[in-house]
Amino acid sequence: MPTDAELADFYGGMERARLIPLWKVYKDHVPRAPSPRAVPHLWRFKEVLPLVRASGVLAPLTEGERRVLGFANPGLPYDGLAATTDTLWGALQYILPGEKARAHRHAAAAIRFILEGEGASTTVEGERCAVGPGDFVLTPPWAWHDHENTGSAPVIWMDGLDIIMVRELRGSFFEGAGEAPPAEPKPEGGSAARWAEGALRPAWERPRGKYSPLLLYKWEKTGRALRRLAASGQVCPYDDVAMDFTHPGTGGPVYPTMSCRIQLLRAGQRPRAHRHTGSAVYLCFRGRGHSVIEGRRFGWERGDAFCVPSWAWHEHAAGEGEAILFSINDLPVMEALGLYREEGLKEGNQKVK
Ligand code: GTQ
Ligand code: FE2
Repeated sequence: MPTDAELADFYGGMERARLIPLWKVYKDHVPRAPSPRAVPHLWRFKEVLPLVRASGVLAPLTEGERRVLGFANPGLPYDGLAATTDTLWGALQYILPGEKARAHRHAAAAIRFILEGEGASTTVEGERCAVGPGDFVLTPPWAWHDHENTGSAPVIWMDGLDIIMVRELRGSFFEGAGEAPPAEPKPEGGSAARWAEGALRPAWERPRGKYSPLLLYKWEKTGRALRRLAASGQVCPYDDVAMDFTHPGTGGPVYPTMSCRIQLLRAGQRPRAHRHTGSAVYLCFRGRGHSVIEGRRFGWERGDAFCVPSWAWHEHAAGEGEAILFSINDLPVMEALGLYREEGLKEGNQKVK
């Protein structure tokens, strides 16, 4: 048997030599199941909206790049490393009439889903995309983008970005206003003219790029697609009437890092619980309902946001009427890396603790 002194000497020597004994850290490095630091959490619009409005008065757009209130997960640090899940950033962005958020670009991919307000636009590499409630718009990696509100009411939209995983992977780059000229103006609606018809594509395009070439997914089409699918009775046992926004050239997710989903939860339905690797951030766009996440019930209504960490049991249901949820997730990463796993709950629904 080694003496305490021998052992102290040995472990001290290891530390000085910058060697780590795997037998002391194995469980941390190789958990038996995903161990997200993020926890399930709900941000109530009732509590968030007054702060969003206050930001319009107290945080001039000139002070920073964007007027954005990020959803800071209670399981993660509340500092420069704050995030919504272990990999994703969800936030509300607020732009007042007449304001413009200057152009910049970054390696991280972004999406916006408009909650309320008409008259806003995002210009991506010179292509202006006018957006209204329910519209979904992309600002792909390294594309110059600015935002503007030329309407008469404030605009609130949800931002979804992969900045957390991009930073963790040490892949982040950023360029701000003035570092390069923003792209030359392109025709408004150009990407939609080329790509929004889905089953047809321009003859000259090679549509296999990493990001969706379609920048703007209008609510009119999205809502219609949900209605048609609902009417056909073809639904997902876990997510009810759920559709993913696709890259029109590949049929895959809009980004290799992040996929986005719109789902209609029909009144009176009780979809089953499941869990899978990968995390998600949700925004209630219409109606009200609740989710059970890891046995905890979260009631939500329009404007509320919540997150589901990796491998957390979750199920969603509408309240009296139907409800519509928008969400972002990192499932493309899990799938591409061979890390995707999923299981359904045998009992169907969770017991609420
Ligand atoms: O609007 O360009 O929530 O660059 C985070 C980073 C929004 C944006 C965010 C961003 C933006
Ligand atoms: Fe940005």
